[in-house]
Amino acid sequence: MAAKPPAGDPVQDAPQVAAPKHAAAGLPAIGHTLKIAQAQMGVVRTAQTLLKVNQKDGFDCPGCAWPEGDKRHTAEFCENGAKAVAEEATLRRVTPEFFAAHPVADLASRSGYWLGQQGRITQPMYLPEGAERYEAVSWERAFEVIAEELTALDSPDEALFYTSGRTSNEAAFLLQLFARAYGTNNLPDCSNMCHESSGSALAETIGIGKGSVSLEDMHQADLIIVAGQNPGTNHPRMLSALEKAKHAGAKIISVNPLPEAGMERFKNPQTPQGMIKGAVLNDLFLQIRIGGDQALFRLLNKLILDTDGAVDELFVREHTHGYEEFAATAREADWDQTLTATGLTRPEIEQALALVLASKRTIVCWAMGLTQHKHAVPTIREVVNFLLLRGNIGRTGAGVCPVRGHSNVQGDRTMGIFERPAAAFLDALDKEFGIVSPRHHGYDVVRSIRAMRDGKAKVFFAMGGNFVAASPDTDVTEAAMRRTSLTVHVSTKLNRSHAVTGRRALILPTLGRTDKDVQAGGKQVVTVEDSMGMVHASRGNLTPASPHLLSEPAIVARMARAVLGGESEINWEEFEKDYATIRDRIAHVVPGFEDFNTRVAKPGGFSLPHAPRDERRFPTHTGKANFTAAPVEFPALPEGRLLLQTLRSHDQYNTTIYGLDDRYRGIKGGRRVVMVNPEDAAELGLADGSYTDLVSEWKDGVERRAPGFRVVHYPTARGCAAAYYPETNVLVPLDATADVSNTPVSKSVVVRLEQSPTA
Ligand SMILES: Nc1nc2c(c(=O)[nH]1)N[C@H]1C(S)=C(S)[C@@H](COP(=O)(O)OP(=O)(O)OC[C@H]3O[C@@H](n4cnc5c(=O)[nH]c(N)nc54)[C@H](O)[C@@H]3O)O[C@H]1N2
Ligand SMILES: Nc1nc2c(c(=O)[nH]1)N[C@H]1C(S)=C(S)[C@@H](COP(=O)(O)OP(=O)(O)OC[C@H]3O[C@@H](n4cnc5c(=O)[nH]c(N)nc54)[C@H](O)[C@@H]3O)O[C@H]1N2
Ligand SMILES: [Mo]
Repeated sequence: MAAKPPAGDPVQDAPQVAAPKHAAAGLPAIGHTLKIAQAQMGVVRTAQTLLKVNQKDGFDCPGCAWPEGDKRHTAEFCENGAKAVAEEATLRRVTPEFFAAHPVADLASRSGYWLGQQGRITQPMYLPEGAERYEAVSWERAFEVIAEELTALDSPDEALFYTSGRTSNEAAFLLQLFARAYGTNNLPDCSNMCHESSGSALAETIGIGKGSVSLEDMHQADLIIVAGQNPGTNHPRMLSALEKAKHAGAKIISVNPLPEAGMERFKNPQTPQGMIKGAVLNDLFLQIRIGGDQALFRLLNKLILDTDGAVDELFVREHTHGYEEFAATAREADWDQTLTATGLTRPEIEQALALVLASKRTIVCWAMGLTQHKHAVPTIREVVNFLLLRGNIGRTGAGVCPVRGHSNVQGDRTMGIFERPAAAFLDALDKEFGIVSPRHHGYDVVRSIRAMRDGKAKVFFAMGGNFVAASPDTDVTEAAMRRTSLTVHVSTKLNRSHAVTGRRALILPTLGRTDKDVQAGGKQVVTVEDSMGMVHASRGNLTPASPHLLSEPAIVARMARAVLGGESEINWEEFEKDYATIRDRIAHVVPGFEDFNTRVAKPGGFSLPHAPRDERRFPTHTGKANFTAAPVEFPALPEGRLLLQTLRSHDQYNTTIYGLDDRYRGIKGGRRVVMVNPEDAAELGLADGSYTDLVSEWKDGVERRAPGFRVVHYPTARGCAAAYYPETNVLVPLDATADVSNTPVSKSVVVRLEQSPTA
C-alpha cells in the first residue's frame, strides 16, 4: 500500500484536523446531503429519488438495516442513507470505452475512492486469459465461461459463492438454491466478518441468532445501553429512536473507547426544536478500553447478584438454564481486574450499576465494537447473562439488539446464505426442489481465503461486495484471489476486487435497489428483512443505468441454466419472469414466510416470528435460555504498543468511499490518519501532525505494515488507537479471528507506530 495516492490517481490524501464535534445531524448534515446528491444525480433525479427512500411504496434504503417506523416522514432518510442512494443513482457511467482506456494494471493502481467515483458499470465485461484489459462480452458468453469453469472442477467444493448483504431475499434464495443444487455449501458472506459473533452467541443462549426488540420496544425502554456502536454515522435513524426513548424518560449509557458525536447531542432534522438545540442522548459515557466489555458486564453481573432483590428470580427459575454455575463464576469477578481491563473508574461503574438497578426494561444495542474481537462471542454471551439476570428478554421495552449493517444482511441469512446450514433447512429445500443438498459444511470468509491460497478453491463468484478490500490480511487475500482460475463479480460499481483477478475474470453489471426492475412477467418488487425482523417490499423507480443490466435474480437464474443445464428440474426461467414464483417457494421452505406474497403486499410488510420475544420460548438445546460462564478475557498490550481498532469514517460505506472527510471527528481531506490519546502520544514521542507507519505484531512473526499515517491527538481511551478500514486491513492477520464465530479481529490489532519519513 502506498502512502501517497497511487500514480495517476488525482485523489490527494492530505488530512486536515480540527476539534471533534459534539453534536450530530442538524443543518450541516442537510447541506452536505444535498451537495453530494446533486453532484452525483443532478437536481431532478435527487428529488425523484430521495422522496422514495423508505416510503411504503418506494425502495428500501441501501444504507443500513435500521427499521422504519410505521408512520413515515416525507424525508425518511438520513445524510448517510442519501449518500448511499446518490452513489447508486449517480449519472456517471463506466462503459466499455472506459475499460479500453484503463487496463487492469491501471485499475489496480487506483484508490478505492477513485474507482467508485467512476460511476455505474453498463455492460458485462470479460478478461480473457493473458489479456491486459476487460472487453465487452455478451451475457450468453459470460454464462458459458462460468459453466466451462464450474463444470471443469474436480469437486463442487472448489467453487465459492460470496454474498454481500445488499442482495434481496429473492436473489439470495436463488443463489443458495443454485449452490446446493450444484453441490456445495461454500456460501461465505459479509456476515462472517460482521455480526457472526452475535449470531453464534445468541443462537446458543436464546435459541435464535437475531435481535429480540422492535422499534416500539426502543421507545418504551427505561435504559438503553449502546456498546461498541457509532449510530451517528452508521445508523443515523437510530438517533431518532433514542431521542424518542429519551423523551419518554429512558436513560442512555454509551460504552465506547471514543466519544462519538451522535451519542453526545442529536439535532433531529425532522423537528424545528431539534434543529436548533438538539437533545443530549448520553446520561453516562463509559470510555472503555478496547476489548474491555466482557469484564465490564461480568462485574455488573456480580454487582447485580450481590444486590438483594435485583435478580428476577421467577424468570430465572422458569426460563433459564445454567444459573448456578454462572452465578458462582460471576461472584468471583474482581474490581481490580475489571478496572485494568476497562480503564474505567470505580465511581463510573457504580453510576452504571445505579442506572441498571433503577431500570425495569433494559435494552443492550451493539455492533462491530463488540463483534470483532477474539473474545467477541463470550462478550456477547455475557451481555445475554446481564439481560437474563433481570428478566430483560421477552418483555416489552427490553431485550438484545445487535444492530445489523448491510440493509439485507439479516434476510440473506434467513434465506439460507450460510456455510453451516441447519439440517432442517436443507431437508425442506431438498423436499421442495427434489435435489440432494450436501450436508457437510462449507467455507466461511476466512476459510475461503485459505482455500484459494492453498489451491483448494478455484472459482470465486461474488454476489456484490468487495471481497479483497473488505477481507483481512489484504496482501494474503489478494495473492489468494490471483491463484484462482475464474473470478466473477456481480456489481453495480467498480471496486478493488475487479482489479485483482483470477486467470480469467468477469464483471456482471446489475440493477441496484433504486432501479426499476421489469421482467417478462411485468414490473417486479423484491423483499428485504431489517435488523428487527420486519420483512417488506422494495420497489426501484429509476430508469436503469443501461439497457444491458440484468437483475440479480435473473443473473442467478441464467447462470443456473447454463451450469446445470438439463440436469436441473428447477424452473429457473419462471423465477426470472416473475419473482412472486420465487416467494411462493420461499413460503414452502423458510419458516415464518407462509403466505409470503399476500403478506408482503401489505404496506409496511410483516414481522417474522421470534420465539424468545413473542412467547418467552427459547429453542435452544436445553429448551431454556442458557446462562454461560466463560473466563474473562481482554487483550494484552505489550509495552510501547497500542491496540488499534479499524473503523468507519462518516464519508464511507464499508469499502465505498463517498468523500475524504470525517466531519464529526474533525478530520477533513484525507483518510490516512491514526487517532491516538495525547498522553500515549507523548509517551511514544508522537507529535500531532507527524507521520507514522502502523506495524502490526502477531505471533506468526510476519511484518504487516501500513505506511504513512498522520498522527492525530484524539480523546480515545488510553492504550487505544483508531484508523479507518479498509486502508488498515493489511494489518489484520488472516488467522487472527474470534473464537467460535471465526470473525476477523478487526477491532483489536496490536500495533507499534514507527516514525516514517513520509511527512
Ligand atoms: N454510513 C455508513 N453506514 C453504515 C456502514 C458504513 O460503512 N457507513 N456500514 C454498515 C455495516 S456493514 C455495519 S456492520 C455497521 C457498522 O456500524 P458500527 O459498528 O457502528 O461501525 P464501526 O465504524 O466499525 O464502529 C465501531 C464502534 O465501536 C467502537 N469500538 C471499537 N472497539 C470497541 C470495544 O472494544 N468496545 C466498545 N464498547 N466499543 C468499541 C468504536 O469506537 C466505534 O464507535 O454500519 C452499517 N452502516
Ligand atoms: N478492517 C475491517 N474490515 C472489515 C470491517 C471492519 O470494521 N474493519 N467490517 C466488516 C463488515 S461489518 C462488513 S459487512 C464487510 C463488508 O464487505 P462487503 O459487503 O463485501 O463490502 P462493501 O464495501 O459493502 O461492498 C461494496 C460493493 O458492493 C457492490 N454493490 C453495491 N450495491 C450493490 C447491489 O445492489 N448489488 C450488487 N450485486 N452489488 C452491489 C458495489 O460494486 C460496491 O463496490 O467488511 C468487513 N471488513
Ligand atoms: Mo457489516
